[in-house]
Amino acid sequence: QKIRIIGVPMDLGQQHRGVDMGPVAIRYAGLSTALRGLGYQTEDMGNVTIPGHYTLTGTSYAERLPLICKACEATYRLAREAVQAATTPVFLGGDHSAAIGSIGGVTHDRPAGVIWIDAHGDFNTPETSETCNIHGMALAILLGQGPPELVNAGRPGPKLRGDQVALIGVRDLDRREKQLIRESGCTVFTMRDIDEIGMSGVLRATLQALAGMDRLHVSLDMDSIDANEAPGVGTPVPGGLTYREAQLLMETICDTGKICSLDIMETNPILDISNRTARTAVALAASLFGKSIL
Ligand code: DIR
Ligand code: MN
Ligand code: MN
Ligand code: MN
Repeated sequence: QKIRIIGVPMDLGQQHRGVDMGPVAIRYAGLSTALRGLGYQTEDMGNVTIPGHYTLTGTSYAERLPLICKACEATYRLAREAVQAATTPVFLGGDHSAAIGSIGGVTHDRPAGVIWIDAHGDFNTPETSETCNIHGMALAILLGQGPPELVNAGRPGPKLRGDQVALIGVRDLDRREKQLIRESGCTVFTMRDIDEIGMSGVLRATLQALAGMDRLHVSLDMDSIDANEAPGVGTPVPGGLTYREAQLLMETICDTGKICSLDIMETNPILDISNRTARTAVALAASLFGKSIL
């Protein structure tokens, strides 16, 4: 089996500098080596070209929208080609707005269930957002809500239905985002659910909710993980997944044998401590692709 690595150094979906260096940080932390050690062939396609923050004249949403659109369309094409070439694409972000392209592209020919692992819901629209940051709208856009240019990126219309999506690790939703997410039909497991029924219980329910899907895409926002293990993210929220909870999550999803693709998003080495976040990301990717303890 071949894994195709695709860097998406997107930094336009939020305001922090440095998340464009996420792909290089994760490569440096040894992603390819770890995957080859598990018996995969790896192929690194380099990075999608993104016009960086430094090209912007200001912070406006209107200026960013067409640039993000173009970058997501380029990511979409690479995602689609990776699936057509019978490889498993791994997208290295970059901020989470890149998932509009990656998930759009991997679902071009066939649907996939999506496990969205995030402290946030990423379910804002321009009307509900308190920041106007598009990384906080990515999932809503994939379900067809928000700016039409992005909803229609790659191919016209929504890329996912609510019943194809499970969120895990949620602990910070904006006031009006809550309403949208409740109406979305997505299955949502908050940190409270993990506290109450444990990660194994949450995973049983997640896999049950997505049982009808024969392919699964994992979209991992590194801010889902507790800052002890993943300090290098733009919007840390206290009380995240422990290292073992995150590992169990990956190991259990691996056991389904349905993984078709992975996003590793929001790693920001500028805000990090000794590249710890990227090293955590590599350890989690290894577990998703079959590394087991015994
Ligand atoms: C916030 C933060 N809900 C927003 N979202 C983040 O800007 O919409 N998502 N950081 O990853
Ligand atoms: Mn996110
Ligand atoms: Mn997040
Ligand atoms: Mn984000």
